[in-house]
Amino acid sequence: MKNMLRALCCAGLFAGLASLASAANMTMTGTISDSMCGASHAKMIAMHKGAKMTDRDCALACVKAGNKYVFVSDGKVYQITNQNLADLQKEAGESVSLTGNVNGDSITVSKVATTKK
Ligand SMILES: [Cu+2]
Repeated sequence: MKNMLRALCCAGLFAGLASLASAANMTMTGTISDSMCGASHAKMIAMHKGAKMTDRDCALACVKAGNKYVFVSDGKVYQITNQNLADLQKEAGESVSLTGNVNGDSITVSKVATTKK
C-alpha cells in the first residue's frame, strides 16, 4: 500500500514537471497577423482588390472588426494571450522577432522587435 502511494506521488510529480517543460520562453521570427486571416491575408486582400490593402492594413482591419492578433511562424499560427500589448498594433502585418512564453498553441508575448533593416 505504501509503495502504491509512493508511485502515485511520483506520477504526479512527473506530470507537474512535464507541464513546466512545455511552457518555454522562446524567441521566434515570423509575422503578426490576425485570427481571421492566420497565415495569409491573400484571400481577404483579393476580396478587397482595388483598395490596395497591405498585410498590415488587413491585419489592422481584421482586428478592428473583432478578431485577435496572432503570431505566425513557419506556417504555424500561435494565439496571443496578451492582446493589449501596444507593440502588436505597432507591428501588425510586419516581420518581427518575437519573444514570449510558448505554451502549446498560445504565446504570452514579452517582447516584439522588428526585423526590418
Ligand atoms: Cu486580415
